[in-house]
Amino acid sequence: MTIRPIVVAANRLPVTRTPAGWNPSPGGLVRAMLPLLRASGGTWVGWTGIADDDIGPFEHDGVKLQPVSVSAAEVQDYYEGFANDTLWPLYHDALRESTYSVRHWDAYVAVNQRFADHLAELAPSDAVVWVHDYHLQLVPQMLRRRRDDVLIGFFFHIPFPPVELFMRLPWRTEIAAGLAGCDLVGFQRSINAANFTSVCEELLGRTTRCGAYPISIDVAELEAIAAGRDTRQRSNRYRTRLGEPEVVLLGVDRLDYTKGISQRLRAYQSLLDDGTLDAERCVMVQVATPTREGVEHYQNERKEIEQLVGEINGVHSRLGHPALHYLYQSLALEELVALYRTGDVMIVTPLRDGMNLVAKEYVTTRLDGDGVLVLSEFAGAADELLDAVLVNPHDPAALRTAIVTGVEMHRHERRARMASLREVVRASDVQGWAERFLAELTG
Ligand code: GDG
Repeated sequence: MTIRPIVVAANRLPVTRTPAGWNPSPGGLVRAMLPLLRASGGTWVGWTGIADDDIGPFEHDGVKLQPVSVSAAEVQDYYEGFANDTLWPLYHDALRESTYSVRHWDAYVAVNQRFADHLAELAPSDAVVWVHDYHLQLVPQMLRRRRDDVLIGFFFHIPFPPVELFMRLPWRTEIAAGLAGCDLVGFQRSINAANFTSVCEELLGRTTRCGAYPISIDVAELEAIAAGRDTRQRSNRYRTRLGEPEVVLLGVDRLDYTKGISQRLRAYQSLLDDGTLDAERCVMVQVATPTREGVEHYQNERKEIEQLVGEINGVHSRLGHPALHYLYQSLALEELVALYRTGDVMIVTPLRDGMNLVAKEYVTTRLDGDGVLVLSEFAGAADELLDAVLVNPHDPAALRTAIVTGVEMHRHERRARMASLREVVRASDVQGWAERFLAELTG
């Protein structure tokens, strides 16, 4: 393992401001990285998530944090604009039209330069700088220009598109060159690494070292929450409140058009409409966590989903028994884990997803060894979770079939598949992921 100091750069700092002070943000990435930073005397560089928040460096739980300020205009142009309305749709199979705006690009360059300047000034000599995700693709080259002594690694949490799509980007050469400043670029799937190599060959005439490092979750933490008495009791209460149905179908996603929520709801609707599923016997819960509400594609997606929820419940609910429970809310992790334990068929059907941690969380928390995972082939997790019911979510008939397969699967098959899925996730948790990437970068 590396003994060089580690510096992480990500759009967001690993803490969130609350009235009571700074709290660590949820998520396996934070939990995996903080001990490594603490042990190596490293720093995390990122935005606090609050516009015009101009505060100096501080320490949290033994880790140094360096805030990067982002103005209100930059939140619109760099974050909502270039990151989430240009790059996000383009890198997810162009599922929505990207905007291409010079103003957004200029803000993206300025914020990336600010990150690179902070890194150049604070990285100890011979540090390992690990840059995360699509918000910061120009940072490696900008940092390399100022610091020749540091090792620079980059990890993409989202897919990297095929060259045909990437070529649409008016700033494609600048972005490829930005990433080429790295010593190693990591992706979720090997197809993403192959796409990146084609882009580098096409635009730069040379390649950059890269590979697949599929991310995972904090298995020990999730298993501990799932094993808690509180969680079991909570899960039993949920089942009672849902009316003790025979089958609980479950979806948990950020409300994002990449997650295929409306396609999934339409499949459920058609199964109820033609009587294949009976709302007296099954119920669906869909959690859709609010996200990027300032971006128009998200506002439209929310309207479409809520229209469908109304149609489904209008036709198929009985008094006191909705056919579909829709929560446009962010739940506490304990509530989420209890829901995973309540869901008999977990439906994870993104149209495109870098990895999808919900799929891994679901199987990890199924300590009872039961439950069915229906999983999109278009999620990175499909490379590993081969015993899920794999489905092409672009195909409405296939989606219907996959859901019915999940509902009707016999107990012995459910348990055999779940045992194998749990084994796969247990064998590679998020700590192992970070260690593998850093070992390759420093080795
Ligand atoms: C990006 C890539 C890649 C969701 N709702 C609630 C909640 N969550 C948590 C889940 C899970 C996380 O958020 C979502 O992770 P995903 O992987 O499913 O998706 P993205 O947010 O799109 O993440 C993705 C990931 O980065 C990591 O590299 O896998 O492909 O798109 O952990 O549990 N957590 C709580 N309440 C909620 O309501 N507490």
